[in-house]
Formats: sequence, C-alpha cells, structure tokens
Amino acid sequence: MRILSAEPLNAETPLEALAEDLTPESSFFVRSHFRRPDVPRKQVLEVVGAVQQALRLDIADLQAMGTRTLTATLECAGNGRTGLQPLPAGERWGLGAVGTARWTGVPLRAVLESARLRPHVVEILAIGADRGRPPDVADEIPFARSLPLAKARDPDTLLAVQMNGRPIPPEHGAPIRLIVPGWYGMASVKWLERIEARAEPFRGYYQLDRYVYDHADGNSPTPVRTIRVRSVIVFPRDGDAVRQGQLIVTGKAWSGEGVVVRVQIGVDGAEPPRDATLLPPISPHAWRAWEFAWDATNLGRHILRSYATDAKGNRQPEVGRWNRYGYGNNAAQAVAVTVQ
Ligand SMILES: Nc1nc2c(c(=O)[nH]1)N[C@H]1C(S)=C(S)[C@@H](COP(=O)(O)O)O[C@H]1N2
Ligand SMILES: [Mo]
Repeated sequence: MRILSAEPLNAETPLEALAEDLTPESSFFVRSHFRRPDVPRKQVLEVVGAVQQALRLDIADLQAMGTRTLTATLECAGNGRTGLQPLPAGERWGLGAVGTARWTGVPLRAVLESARLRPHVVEILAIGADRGRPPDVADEIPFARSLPLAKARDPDTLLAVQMNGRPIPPEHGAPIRLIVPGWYGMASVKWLERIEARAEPFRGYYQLDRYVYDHADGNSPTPVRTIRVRSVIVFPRDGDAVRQGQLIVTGKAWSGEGVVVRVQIGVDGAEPPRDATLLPPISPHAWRAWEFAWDATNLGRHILRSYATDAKGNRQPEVGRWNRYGYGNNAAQAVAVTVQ
C-alpha cells in the first residue's frame, strides 16, 4: 500500500490490487481522520434520541437479529483529488482510494424498528469512537455523520460486523461499522459507538463544513452523497511499455447512481471512443469489470482513456469540476503507454 500518512493512518490501494473483484483486507485503502480508537470487541452500541425504546446492543445481540451479506464498492470522496487543478488541500489521493468487499451485517432498519422511532425523526446520526481536533476547530469532536431517514431505512444500509467473511479489521472500523452502499465513504462511519435518532438535521463539522461541494462561486455548498460514475484502467499501467500487437486492456467501472451500462475507450483522443466489453455485474452496489481489445499497431507513445456511463445517463467528464476540498473528481483517467 502507499502510505499517505501514518498517524492517523491513510493509505491507498495499489492499482494492481483493483484487478480482483474483491479487494483483500490487506490492501484495502484506509481513510481515518483521527488516531484509531481502541474499541473492545464487546463494545456496546447505544441507540438513543427520539426513540420509544433506547437500546444497548453488543455484537452478539446484533448478530442475533439476523444478518445479510452484500458486496459493495467503497470509494473515498477525495479519490482522484490529485487530478484537480489547482490542487485542493487534503490527502493526496491518486486513484486507489477505492475497494470492494463483501460486508455482513444487520440492516440499520431492523435496529431502528426495535427502537421504535418517534414520528418526527428526520435523520439518523452515526457517531464513531474516534475523536480529535480538526485544524480549524476549537474542541475535540468525534467523527459523526447523519443520514436522511430514507437512506437509513434502505434495506442495504448495514451495521456491518464482517468484511470478506471475517471480523472487520481494526483499521476498517471494528467491531461494528456502518456501510452505506452507493454513497461516498464518509457516510460509512467506522468504530460505531452511538446511533442517535434526530428530530432536527445534524449540523456537525463533517456534515456541513466538510463533505460538501463548494465551488467557491457564490452558491451555497451542496452535500457530497452518491458516488459519481467512474472507471479505472488497471492494465496496462501508466508508463508501461508493451509489445506491438493486440493487447487486452482491463479495468473496473462503478457508480452510486445505478449500474454501469457502458465503458468506452479513447486512444489518443480519436473520436468516437470505442466500446469496451462489460463483464456481468457481481452486485448492484459493486464495480463491474470490463475489457477492451486494443490493436496496438502503431509504434510509439499513446494515451488511453476510459469513460463509463451509468443507467441514469451520467458519463465521466474529460475534466473534473474543481471544488474547494477536492471531492468527487470522476474525470476520465489518462494512461500513457509506449508500443514497441
Ligand atoms: N469513525 C470514522 N469513520 C469513518 C472515517 C473516520 O475517519 N472515522 N472516515 C470515513 C471516510 S472519509 C471513508 S472514505 C471511509 C474509509 O473506510 P476504510 O478506511 O475502511 O476504507 O470511512 C469513513 N468512516
Ligand atoms: Mo473519504
């Protein structure tokens, strides 16, 4: 892995590890705002706020409620930040702040049903056990994020207890974390300690001051939510030299808005780009593999670009739209290859 910072740990998945459908835990990117908290395996998760029945659940209580397993791609909103110009502040992610895992857990919905929400609840707040002081904040705060009630009740929003069939590793949020398929990673709160049903919208730092698209154009910032359509070229790698002849270009494509329906490959900017072949989807919430047979007949240096389109008609742009904190840059990746 490429370590961006050791304390707190921020580390990026090497692009070659994206070749597999499931990303092994040992190379799955890590994004942490604060030092990793030491959370005992039997930690109690509190469910409080505007509920008729407050709950205290440990991992065994949760598992007894009935689990399900789904495969979901998790992507940090800052993935690809280094492709924006001018470079916004923040962790300098290349394209490896993404990974796919099988998550096993209890639908948050089931827990909310046991707690019996009061009628005026509008959001569900998830609070992590990690705490710290962001650079421009006076007091220590926990990492906390709220979800609109409808997304909290989505049957695929999970209180996850396993990753790829094993207990969640410490750096990925053990023992219990939220998994919010289709949304950028900030929604999937790790080291979950407390769930609070709220009658008013949460106004915390990681809700309103960060994870917003701020285009610095006088308009109010808008929340960062669903994952924008994106593809990556996994093979060949940028800077590779390849032999003249046919070459199978491979990669992954995903979107939080719907299934990826098309991937096109452009060579040296020639129009129109040509269709790649999509492999069958492994899950509605996961990336999809694709491949493209490229006739690499002309010697010299070439630029490959991949453009994914999702079922809602969203297509990757040529250039990402700049915003103050560098989120959601889903611009097409350019890979330079020398044919020799
Ligand atoms: N408690 C807590 N949860 C968190 C974070 C955090 O710093 N603290 N980071 C979030 C962000 S920004 C991302 S992208 C994902 C990363 O999950 P991973 O480290 O398991 O890949 O966790 C999210 N959940
Ligand atoms: Mo993130």
